[in-house]
Amino acid sequence: MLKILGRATSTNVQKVLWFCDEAGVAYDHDNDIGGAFGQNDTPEYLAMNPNGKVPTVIDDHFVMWESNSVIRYLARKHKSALYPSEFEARNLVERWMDWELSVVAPHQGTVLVGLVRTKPEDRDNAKIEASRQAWARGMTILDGQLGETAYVAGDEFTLADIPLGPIAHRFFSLDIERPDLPNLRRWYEALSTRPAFQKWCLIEMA
Ligand SMILES: N[C@@H](CCC(=O)N[C@@H](CS)C(=O)NCC(=O)O)C(=O)O
Repeated sequence: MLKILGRATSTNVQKVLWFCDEAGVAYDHDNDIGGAFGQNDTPEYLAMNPNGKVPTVIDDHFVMWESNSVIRYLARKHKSALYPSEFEARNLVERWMDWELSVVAPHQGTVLVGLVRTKPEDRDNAKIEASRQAWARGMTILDGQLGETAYVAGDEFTLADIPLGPIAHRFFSLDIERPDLPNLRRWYEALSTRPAFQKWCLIEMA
């Protein structure tokens, strides 16, 4: 059976768990790896994933890391309709997944670590504020897209929504200044009706 290694408080682990539940893929989940649990710096773990990050996902003999790449693999393997095969539709899905990792994930990470995992006296407030602004600019771009389409890559829920959903949850849950983004809010509320998103992503940040 598929093995998913990594604490469920990580948005990158959440993506894999959420996708598997949406697509009906069975898995074993070892939550006690990463963050306060540690275990991701052992020689055994680093032999599987030299980054020492979560998630690591094992499909029989095949070891994977990079969460977006993992969910694309699983979607193809299980012939999920969430990953369209038509060229242009697939490009839109992949574009937003790449955009999530390259444009918004690093900034949301800086804000989360700064505000949730760092004592007030140890915070680099200028760095947190610069990332908050960059993150808000990214979410404003996404709000523009969601003013055109119901979901991120079109009018249907697809794989493109999965990496961005947990990031939107943090954006709306952290005590930060935010621009008014009604399309983003409407989409986030639509995601919040999905049981697998509720289970894995609408959780307290840690
Ligand atoms: N691009 C990687 C990023 C993985 C990553 O940075 N994971 C973080 C958690 S979100 C991590 O492992 N942090 C160290 C830890 O949890 O101990 C992916 O998408 O899988």
